[in-house]
Amino acid sequence: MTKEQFVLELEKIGAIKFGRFTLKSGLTSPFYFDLRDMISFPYILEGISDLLVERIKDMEFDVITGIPYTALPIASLVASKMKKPLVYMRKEEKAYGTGNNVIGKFEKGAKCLVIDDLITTGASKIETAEKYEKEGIVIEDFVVVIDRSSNGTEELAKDGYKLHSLISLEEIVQLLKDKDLITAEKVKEVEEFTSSLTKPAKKEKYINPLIKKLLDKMNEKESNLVLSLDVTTQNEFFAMLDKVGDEIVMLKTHVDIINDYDEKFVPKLQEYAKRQNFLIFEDRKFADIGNTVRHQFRNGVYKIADWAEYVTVHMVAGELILKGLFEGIEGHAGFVLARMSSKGNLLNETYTRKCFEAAKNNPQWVAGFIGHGSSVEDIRRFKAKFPGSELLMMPGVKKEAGSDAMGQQYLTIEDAVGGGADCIIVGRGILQADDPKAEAKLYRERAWKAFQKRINN
Ligand code: S5P
Repeated sequence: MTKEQFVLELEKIGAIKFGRFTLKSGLTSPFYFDLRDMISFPYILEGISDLLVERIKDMEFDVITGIPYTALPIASLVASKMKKPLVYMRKEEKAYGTGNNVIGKFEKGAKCLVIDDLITTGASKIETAEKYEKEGIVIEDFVVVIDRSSNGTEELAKDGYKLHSLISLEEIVQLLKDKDLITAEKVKEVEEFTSSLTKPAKKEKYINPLIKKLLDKMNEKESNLVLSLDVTTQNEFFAMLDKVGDEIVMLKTHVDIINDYDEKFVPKLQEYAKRQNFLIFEDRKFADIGNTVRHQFRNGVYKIADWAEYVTVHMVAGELILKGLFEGIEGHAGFVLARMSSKGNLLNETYTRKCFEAAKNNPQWVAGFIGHGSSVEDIRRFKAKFPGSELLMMPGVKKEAGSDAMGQQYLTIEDAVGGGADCIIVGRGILQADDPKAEAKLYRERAWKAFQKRINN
């Protein structure tokens, strides 16, 4: 089968569609390729695998993979024809950091060729490569059947990957035009759409005022230290603040663990915040439906919205939780828990990505993400996927890496900040020190130095 025959067969089975389609990126495209059904047409599958074999026969690699679902059956046929081993990644990946996500046999360091049906922006290819790299597989080359991107080659090259494609969008349009299978009007629409992709409109980057407020306070106080004041009496609480309040940019509370909470607590806290110049963040970890969290935030004993500008939010109930919390009240924003520091937590990469999407859709209500990571590199990659200018707030930080008996895992100050944490959240590292005041100063200085080093690099 020639490339031209392949395209005409795709057209016949309805895999090439013209109309109005909303892409993953939110853009409306005048065309759409859906190659999923191809597997039910043996002659097409056979044809495309032969074309792919021809394209890659001189390339060097140890194993082959295809990105599920569409490309996996194609890749298995190609692997079989080339007598190369096939591996593939679970689509429903296990929780973050548990490993063993690749099915099939391979040696650590094996070079893997990745086959996919399409490339649109390249973002998902880079994500795939990172997942394989975490499992000890080296990725350098991607082969796609159809390149419908405007700058996929350049995008992949930025991260050091090479793109090889069989057929370009232009070739398809030209062929369909030659065969009178597409109107001149459609051709024009496709051309307009692709050229609009190459020149993305420059948009002013939106920065949530609560992000700006925290950044300004950090610069003013030369501190990116958030104290997690997890004590259970007001005496301990304010005695600790007397010692360390001047060192911190923000105070994180768990107001519901204070045994003798009364109506004097909040005014006193506000007076400290003003005098010692820190912001207030209640780590309430809201997780319920919108209507319930609205009450939990604004009513009840603690009336959190009256005194905490920042709160933590789980995305497990869906992004409308943000509306429930913040709609109609000014001056508040959430830190979305995109990853947790505790061992065995159930937040996986798919969940994390959903958190990013939620933030992207609601930038007016999100100041940042709570996150953690297994290494500096891992944190860097995690942060690179933030959709906007959200801050990375990182708990599970101590002078030395380690863990506690109840699942908490600690990174060092330098690894946390070096990888991308904008603020470190420290509890017991300071609270349990012999001299909390001196310790808070030390944490502040080290974290601030690491922060300056990172942003000036
Ligand atoms: O993933 C998380 C998210 C949070 S907000 N892991 C965490 O440890 N936290 C909070 O950070 C936790 O509730 C606690 O208040 C603080 C860490 O305290 P430390 O004593 O372990 O430093």
